[in-house]
Amino acid sequence: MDISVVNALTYDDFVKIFGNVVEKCPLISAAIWSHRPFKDLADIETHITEFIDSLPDSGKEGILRCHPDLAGRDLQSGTLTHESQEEQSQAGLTTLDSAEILRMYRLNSQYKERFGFPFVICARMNKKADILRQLSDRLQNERALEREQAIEEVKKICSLRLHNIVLSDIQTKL
Ligand code: 2AL
Repeated sequence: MDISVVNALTYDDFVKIFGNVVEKCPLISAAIWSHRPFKDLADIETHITEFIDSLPDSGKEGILRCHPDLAGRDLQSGTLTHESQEEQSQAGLTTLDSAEILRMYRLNSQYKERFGFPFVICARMNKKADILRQLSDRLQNERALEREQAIEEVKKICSLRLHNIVLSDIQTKL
């Protein structure tokens, strides 16, 4: 996909295609639309990163709260977004046994109790054992550090989703 194709998209089509590069946060795509024309994919990513970084802590936590739990209720009930379903599946979270599901559920609950937002990690870059280990480790963090770490994971997820869109045929998404 050429960047000129992206720059030629209508606002509605742009948000339709890029609206979920940050999970359930189409506002971010709507906001960066103001920066068209984009130089390249990296330019889009930079604008998204700058937008996220410019948010107050409450906005960053809002972004985190838009993420589904890993191996949580949405996965069990089939209500994940298409992107999240693929990511959780690649990390091996769709084939957990009942003991692993319970462990994940307990750690996710402790984490949310402590921080007030869900644990977020780039599932595509981690396998289930790493996810469980990092969930357990990051539970020990201070809130401010943890918020920043989680937001860095959101940026990684976003970057991979952007690349996926560019690799795929944009026409099939319209
Ligand atoms: C997710 C998700 O939906 N995809 C991903 O990579 N991580 N969720 C999460 N809570 O970390």
